[in-house]
Formats: sequence, structure tokens, C-alpha cells
Amino acid sequence: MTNHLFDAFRARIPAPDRVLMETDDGRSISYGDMLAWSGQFAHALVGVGVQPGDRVAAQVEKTPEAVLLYLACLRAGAVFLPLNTAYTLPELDYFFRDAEPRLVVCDPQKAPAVQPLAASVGAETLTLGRDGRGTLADRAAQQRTDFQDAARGPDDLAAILYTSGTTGRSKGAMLSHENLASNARVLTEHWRFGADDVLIHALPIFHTHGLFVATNVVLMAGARMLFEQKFDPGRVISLLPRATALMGVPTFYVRLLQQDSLTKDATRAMRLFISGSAPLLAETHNAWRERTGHAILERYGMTETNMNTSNPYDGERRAGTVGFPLPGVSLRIAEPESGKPLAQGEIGMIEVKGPNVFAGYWRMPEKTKAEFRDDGFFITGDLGLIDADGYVHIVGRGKDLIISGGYNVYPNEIESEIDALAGVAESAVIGVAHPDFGEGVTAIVVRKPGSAVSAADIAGAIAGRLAKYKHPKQVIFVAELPRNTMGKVQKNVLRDAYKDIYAAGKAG
Ligand code: MLC
Ligand code: AMP
Repeated sequence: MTNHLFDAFRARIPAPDRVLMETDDGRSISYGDMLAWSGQFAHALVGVGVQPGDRVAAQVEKTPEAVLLYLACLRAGAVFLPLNTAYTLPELDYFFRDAEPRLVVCDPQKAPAVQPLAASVGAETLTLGRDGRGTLADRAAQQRTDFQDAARGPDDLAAILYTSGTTGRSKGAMLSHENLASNARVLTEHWRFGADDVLIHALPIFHTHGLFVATNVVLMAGARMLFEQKFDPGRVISLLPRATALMGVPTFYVRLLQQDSLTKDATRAMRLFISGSAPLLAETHNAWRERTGHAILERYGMTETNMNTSNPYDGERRAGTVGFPLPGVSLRIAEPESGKPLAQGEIGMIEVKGPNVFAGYWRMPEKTKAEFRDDGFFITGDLGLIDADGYVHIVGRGKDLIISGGYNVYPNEIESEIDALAGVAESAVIGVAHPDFGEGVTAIVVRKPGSAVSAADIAGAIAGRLAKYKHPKQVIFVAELPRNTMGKVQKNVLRDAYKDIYAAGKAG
């Protein structure tokens, strides 16, 4: 029997005693440990009734055990559903109702609050803590290490990752074994990862970047990762002499550049710095090259598509561009409304097709249909152009999305919460250039006549309802919102009016 993705990882294991992960608290986990322990975790999943196709939702801290849980899901044929640790209970409740998991794994401290939500959709709850301990780990420890992997083909689901919706509800992007396997294989080859590579892994593992780009590439290469629970610039610099590669969001590079200890000498052992998830400013790219002698390799992807483009390994890594379509990925620029392909150099909608592109949104056939063209191209919502040398440039977003420190924030979700307050007439949430997070979530609010609703009232109302990274960094009160002749709020006018509020040195 074959298990499409896990077999691919298994085939790349260099030797059982080779190290897969070294943690910041001094643990070392070998490939042999990974095989044995993921087998134990898989037995534990089956033991609570998880069957192939069942969803396993996990809101857990970053630990080696969390990676074992992901691998155990693959091996048991379950669909892994990782959730941002910042999500609040109302957010979790939505995901549980929508995905109907068989099992929910959460932090022991959160279990009393999470368990009733899980039970309401018929899910079992097990725990896994920051120290890698909990009821899931306890059960796993009692299991056999050999596990007969469930048969899973290329089109079977491996994971569901939720992306916030432009309007209304979050959508679960369904990713198949082949979506993940094909992308990991292509990236491993394109970026020349091999068994001697050591990746500094400081990203969270509940989104595409940290889980599928970083972890899957390491597994596909039989490489090693220095597995950091959290991004700490000083620590990352201290690890550079022992590593060969780093993957990060632009905020990582901005913060690393603030460290005096970032020097050419400190990066001498490194062969590759990769950035993605949000635009890397040309200014950051240039400062990095000047300081370290390395050109950051920028790539472009999204939850629904995995990675679409990458700057070249050999050849010019062009600042402000995301490089070329990856092997096997077709990319075109089309007129947003009609989908008519545009000529080279023209700005339009970026559309992609390939084995990397997801299988659709979970239980949303209409939404899925609306985001694909008839010939199978996925409409990314990103606006771009292809220059004369073939480099793809992202020039904006058709979708109303803010990216803060690599996390996506949809204004609609925050506006709904603010507008629900008694003293608020209306609001517009925008992204404003921010020196650290790239964009800062900013709320522009109109009070109802006579209302004295304050920024603190708004913060208080959102706390506990929305994940912290979605909270406005500033709230600005205005008499009215600018509108066009159609009555639509002109967010571009607002973005322009407030473009300097986070300029270096200012509050926020
Ligand atoms: C934390 N905070 C954020 C934030 N991260 N606010 C806005 N945006 C963010 N990204 C909040 C904290 O809750 C805290 O609030 C305050 O900001 C300062 O926290 P911090 O200590 O400075 O933040 P830190 O924990 O260091 O986190 C920053 C970060 C992190 C950049 C390291 O956000 C991060 O790891 N980002 C990576 C996201 C990622 O992996 N994206 C990939 C998505 S996949 P307070 O009020 O308590 O002070 C994808 C596809 C693709 O996009 O192409 O890859
Ligand atoms: P997510 O839905 O979290 O996967 O975020 C995907 C979005 O992040 C894409 O649609 C882009 O808007 C953005 N993105 C990812 N990588 C880059 C990049 N290198 N440059 C600009 N935007 C990017």
C-alpha cells in the first residue's frame, strides 16, 4: 500500500541516526525517532477513532511533537487542520463547526474552554503542550512504533488550511497529497536542498510557509532543521554559523538588519536566504546584500497554491520581483473581469495552474467555481505583470487584503466587529505602510452623533473575539468616510491620507 506524501518523505531519509530536528532547548530528534514516534502518534489517533478522511484540528505550540502529529495524520490518512495559536474561542468555534473534525488537539491550559466547543461537533479532545507533553503524547508513548500507513493516493486530502474570506466566512483550502508532494519536490530541487543542509526554522508551523515550504522541503531533502519555538533575531544570528539556509517573512529580515551582530562574517556558512509571504522591499533586499554579501531569494505563493514563483538560484535575484514560474506551474496575467490574457508588460490578475494548485474550498463548491476560470486557472487575487526578462512583479492586490508581518488580515472581519458597537456609525479598516510589519492594520471610524466611543472601547470589544495580530495598531476617528460617486468607500484615499502614521519614530 502506498501513502503518497509520506512515502516520498520516507524515501529521502538519509540514515536513521541522522538528525532531523534540533530544538532551542537542546533536544535532538533523529530521522529514526521521527519514524518511530510518528508511528506511535498515528496509533494514538486511530485509538481515538480517527479514520482516513477524518479531520484532525490542532491548535498547538510549535514543538517537535506538533510535527509528529502532522506526520501521524498523513500516515493515518487523516486530514491535518492546523490553527493559528492566536485564534480566539469564537474563531475556533467557527472552524470546528465548518470542518467537523473527529479530533481536536489543543494546549492543556486551553482544554477546559476548547473541549466543550469540540464536543458540540462530536469531536474528541486531546492535549499537547509547549513542553511536548499532554494526553496525546501520553497515549502515544504507550503505542507500538511500527505502523501500517493508510493507503493514500495523489488526490486524497492531506490538509485543510483556512484562509480569511474577502467577504463573510473563512474558507478551508483543501490540499491534496500531490499538491504538497509536487511543490516540496520542486522547491527542493530549485533551491538545491540536500541532506547536508541545515535550515533555521523560526516560522510558525500552522501556515503554509512554516509547515509546507520549510518543513516539507527539509523532509524531502533528508536535511536538518534548527527548530526554534519563536523568531528571536539575536538567536537566529547566533545560529547562522551552524546553518546553511534561512526562510523568513520580510519582518524577519527587517529585524535582523537592526542587529549590529549581523555581518558578512556571521553569514559566511550560509548559502541561501529566502523571503516570502509578503512583499520584501527593494530597500531591505539592498541593505541585506550590502551588509552580508547575500542576495535574498524572494518567492511568491499562497495557501491555495503553495509556491508559484521563485527568483533563480543561479542568476540574478531581482529585488522587487518574485522571479519566474516554478517548473510545472503555468502563470499568466489576465484582465481581471473577463480573464482575457494580457500582453507582456501589462498589469492584470495573476492566474496560475499546476499540480500545486489546491482541490477547492471545503464544502463551498460555488466559491470554488467562482475562483477558477473555465480552463482551470486559479484567480489569485494578486495583481501583477511580467517584465521583458520574464520576471513576475506583484504590483498590488485585487483583493481587499492586509498582510501584517506575513499574516493575512481581511478588513471585513474587523469592520464587522467595530460596526457592531453601539456608538459606531461605520468604519473602514486599511493597511498602512509599517516599518516592522510591512503593513499596519488601521481602523478609520465614524461615530454616531452624540457618541463618545473611544479607541479603548474598540480595543476592548475586539479583545477575545479576534486574534491579536488582527487588532488595529491605531484607531482614527473621522467625521465621514470618503466615497466615490457609486457610494463605495475610497480606501485608496484613506491609505494615502494616513500613509505616514507609522513612519519610523512615530507611535504604533
Ligand atoms: C505579532 N503581533 C503582530 C504580529 N505578530 N501584530 C501584527 N502582525 C503580526 N504579524 C502582535 C503581538 O500579538 C504583540 O501584541 C505585538 O504584535 C508585538 O509582538 P512581537 O513580539 O513583536 O511579535 P512576534 O511574536 O515577534 O511576531 C512577529 C513575527 C510573527 C513577524 C515573528 O508575526 C511571525 O512569525 N510571522 C510569520 C507569519 C507567517 O508565518 N506567515 C506565513 C503565512 S503563509 P501585544 O499587543 O501583545 O504587544 C503565506 C503563504 C506564503 O503567506 O507565500 O508563504
Ligand atoms: P496566504 O493566503 O496567507 O497564503 O497569503 C498569500 C498572499 O500573500 C498572496 O496572495 C500574496 O498577496 C502574498 N504574498 C506571498 N508571497 C509574496 C511575495 N513574495 N510578495 C508579495 N506578496 C506575497
